[in-house]
This record gives sequence, C-alpha cells and structure tokens, in this order.
Amino acid sequence: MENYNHLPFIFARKKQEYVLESSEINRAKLANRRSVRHFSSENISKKIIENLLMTAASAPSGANKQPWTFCAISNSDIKQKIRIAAEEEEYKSYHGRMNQEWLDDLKPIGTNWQKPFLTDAPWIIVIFRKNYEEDENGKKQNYYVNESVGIAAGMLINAIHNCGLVTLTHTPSPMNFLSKILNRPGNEKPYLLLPVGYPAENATVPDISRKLESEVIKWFE
Ligand code: IYR
Repeated sequence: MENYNHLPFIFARKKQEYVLESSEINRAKLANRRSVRHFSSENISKKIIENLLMTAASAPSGANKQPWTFCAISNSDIKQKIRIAAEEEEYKSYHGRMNQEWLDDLKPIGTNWQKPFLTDAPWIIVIFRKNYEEDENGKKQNYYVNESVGIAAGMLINAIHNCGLVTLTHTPSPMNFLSKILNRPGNEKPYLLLPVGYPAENATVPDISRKLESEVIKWFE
C-alpha cells in the first residue's frame, strides 16, 4: 500500500494575455532591483519582516525538509557585535586573503572591509542552512540543502524588492562568528546575511549593467 496523501490542487487559471502582461510587469519591476549598501536607520515593523521571512520559508526544498532557520536581528548590541566580527574578517580578506584578480573585480563595485550597513540597517537577516536535523531521537538527513536554501534566499530578495525595501547579499568569510553570536546549534551553518530596510537618502549604486538576453539564454525550439 502506497503511503502518500494528495489533495486537489487549487489553481486560479489566468488567460495567456494576462500571463504575458504579468510577466512583463514582473520583468520590468525586477530589472530595477539593485544591491544597496547604504541604509537608512528608519524602523521597519516586525510584521513586515515576518511576512518577508515566511515568504522565503514557502520555498521548495529537497523532500520538503525546509532546511533553514532565519535569524532576524534588530537588537543594536547584537548588530554591533556582528559588525565588529564581520569587519575583522573582511579586513583580513581585503588585506591578503583575496587575490589581485578578485580585488580588481571588486573595484567597480567600490566595496571595502568597512560594513556600516550592519549597524545602520534596522534589521539584519542571517539565513542558516541545516545540513541535517537533530533532536533527542538523533540525526535525520536533509537533501539538496544548498539548492533549497539558495532558492529561499532568492525568494526573500524578490519579496524584499517587491514590497518596496532594499537589501544586499553579504557573505563575510569565514562567517562562523555568526553561529557563535546567534547561539545556533551545530547542525546549522551560516549561509547568507542580508541587511533589510529603506535606502539612505544619499544612497548610490555601482554603475554596472546586466548581460543581454542573447548572452544568458540559449533557445532550443
Ligand atoms: N565579502 C566581501 C567581498 C566581496 C566579494 C564579492 I564576490 C562581492 O560581490 C562583493 C564583496 C565583502 O562583502 O566586501
């Protein structure tokens, strides 16, 4: 006897004209998304962050294991601790750990070891990947953890942009200090850090462009 339970799929079918128009609106809206490094410290309500994180948590995942934990930090002392630890690692990265090609690639972006957004932004989200589950009954495996958490992160970035806020994917490296500061168990590893908020009034973004359709899509019709 197969042991699965399926339910009818609830689906509001739309006509193709509507689908086309929606896809164009979405494309144009997302084309305006930028990674922003200058944040206003204006408060953002906890409910907004909850909505954003639960959107991310609706992502598909290997065997529906949902192998993620989202830490949402507005506490200034914790943000300060994260900034100090991240800047310590970044300083080392920019002064020896990254090779010249990497440093040259970052020149147009204009980044350096200083990370003021870690204390300026009203919220910092740290996504942890759960390599396995562990409770009093022992360990259980998860599947395609990197893919699953990557998809959830992408959905979070989309949700942040769609609701009118900005973010940045920040990966201080190594980022073990986040496990310590946020007191995470051994089965969770830091995956990505995202400050969330409004941009600073004088925010700027690098003058960079995206690849053309012909460069990123190969059609097989
Ligand atoms: N993690 C560093 C360096 C950095 C690396 C890449 I690849 C970027 O696209 C941007 C920055 C930092 O956050 O500054």
